[in-house]
Amino acid sequence: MEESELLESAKKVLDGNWNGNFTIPSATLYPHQWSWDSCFIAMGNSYFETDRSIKELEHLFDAQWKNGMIPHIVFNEKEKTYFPSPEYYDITRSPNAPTHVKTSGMTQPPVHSIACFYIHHNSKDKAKTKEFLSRVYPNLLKFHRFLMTERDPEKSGLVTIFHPWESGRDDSPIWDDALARIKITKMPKFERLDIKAEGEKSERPSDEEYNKFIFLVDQMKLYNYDQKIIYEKYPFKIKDVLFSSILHVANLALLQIAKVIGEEDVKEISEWISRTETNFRKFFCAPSNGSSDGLFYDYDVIIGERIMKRTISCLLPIYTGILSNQEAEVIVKWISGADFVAEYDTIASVDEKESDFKPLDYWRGPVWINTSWSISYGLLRYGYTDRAERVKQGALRLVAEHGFREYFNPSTGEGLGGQNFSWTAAGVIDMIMAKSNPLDLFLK
Ligand code: 2M8
Repeated sequence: MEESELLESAKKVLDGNWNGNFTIPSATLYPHQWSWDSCFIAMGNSYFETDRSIKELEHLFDAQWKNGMIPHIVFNEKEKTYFPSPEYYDITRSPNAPTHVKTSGMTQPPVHSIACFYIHHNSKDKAKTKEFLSRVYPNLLKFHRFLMTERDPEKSGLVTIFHPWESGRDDSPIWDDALARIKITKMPKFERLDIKAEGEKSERPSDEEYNKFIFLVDQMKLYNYDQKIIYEKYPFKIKDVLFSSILHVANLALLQIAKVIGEEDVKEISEWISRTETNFRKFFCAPSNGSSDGLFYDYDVIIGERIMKRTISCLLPIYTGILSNQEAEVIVKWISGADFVAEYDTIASVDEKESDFKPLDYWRGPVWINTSWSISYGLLRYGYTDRAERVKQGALRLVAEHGFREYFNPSTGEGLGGQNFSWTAAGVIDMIMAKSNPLDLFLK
C-alpha cells in the first residue's frame, strides 16, 4: 500500500470512531472515551483536524476530578456493553468526583501536555491554539500536581500507580507477583463483557487476573477513592517506569506551554523535573555492581523491591532524554538484539526469552503501535537514525499489511484484538506527517 493510501485509510479510521464529542478507541471493545487513547488520537488529528483534537481533549478535561485526577474512562451513558460500568465504579462516593459526568475512579499515563503542545505546534491557526493552551494550562498543571503529590508522597518525582489499568498495560507480567500476593477477601459477582466482544478470549487477561482487577476496584471504592487512605491501606502500589517517563516528558512539554502563553511562574514544574532526574535511577535501576543489565524496572512500593521482568517499559526511558549516551546505547542493544525485535523490526511488549512471554496475549508479548512509535522518537533523539527509521517503517508496514488492529503477533505480524483501532491510526498519521523529531520540541 502506498504511503498516501495508508494515510487516507488512517484518517478514515479516526473519522469512523469520532462520535461528535470524542473518539472511541474501537467500536466493539471500547465504546467510551479513554484518557491516553484520546491524547494519541488528538496528536494524530492535530495535522488535519485542529478543532476536533481540541474538542477531544476538552471533553476529557471537563471530567477532571477536583483533586486534579484525569480519569482513565469518561463514560458515554448510552453504551452498555463495557464492564466495569459507571454504576460499578460508583464515583459518587468521592467528594472529588465530578457530578455532571460519569467516569472511572482511576487514571492513566499523562500524555496530555504532550498532546496539547502538539496541537499548537501543528496548527495553522496559532491564535486559536494559543487560546486553547491558555484555557487548558490550569487543567494540565493540576493533573501533574495530583501525580506529583497524591501519587508521590515520597517526593521522588516518580509516580505510584494503584491498578494495572492505570499503567495502560493491563496484563503485563510486571504485575503478576504483586497481584499474586493479594488475597481476595470477598469476590463480587460480575460478568466479564470484554471476552464476549470481538477477539479471542485467550488473547485477553485471564479470569484470575480479572478477579484481582475487580477486587482492586472494590478496594478503591471501600476507601471512597480517597487517595491518602488508599496510599496507607491498599495492597497494590507500584512506581511505574513508563508512567513516570511519560510524565517527565509531559512536564517538559508543560514548560513549553507556559512559555507560549507567557506564564512565568514555573518553579513548581522545574522542581518536579529535577526530582525525577535525581531519583530515576535510584528507584528503577539495579545497583551497578556488575549485575545490572542496564535496563529500567518498575519498583514495588509495598515490598521495596524492583520487579525484574523484561518488558517494553524497561526500554521506554530512551524516550525521556534523561539517559546518558552510554545508557541509551545499552537500551539500543536490547532493541536491536533478538529479544525484543518483532516482525519488521518493531518492538514486542515482552522479551521473548521471559517465561511469561505469550505472542498472542494482549500486553504479554504482542507489538503495540503506541510504544513502538514512542521508542522510535527516543532512538532518533539519541542519534540512532537508522534504527529509528527501521522501527517506524516496520510499524507502518505492519499496519499496511495487517490492518489497523489493536495489537500484533510479534512473530508473524498477524493483526489481533480490536479492528479499526484509533491509536494505531493516529500513530500512522503522525509517523507519516511529522517533519522532524517531535521530542526535540520539548527536550533540552
Ligand atoms: C486497554 O485497557 C482497558 C482498561 O482500561 C481494558 O482492557 O478494558 C489497554 O490497552 C489500555 O491501555 C487502553 O487505554 C484501553 C483502551 O484502548 O484498553
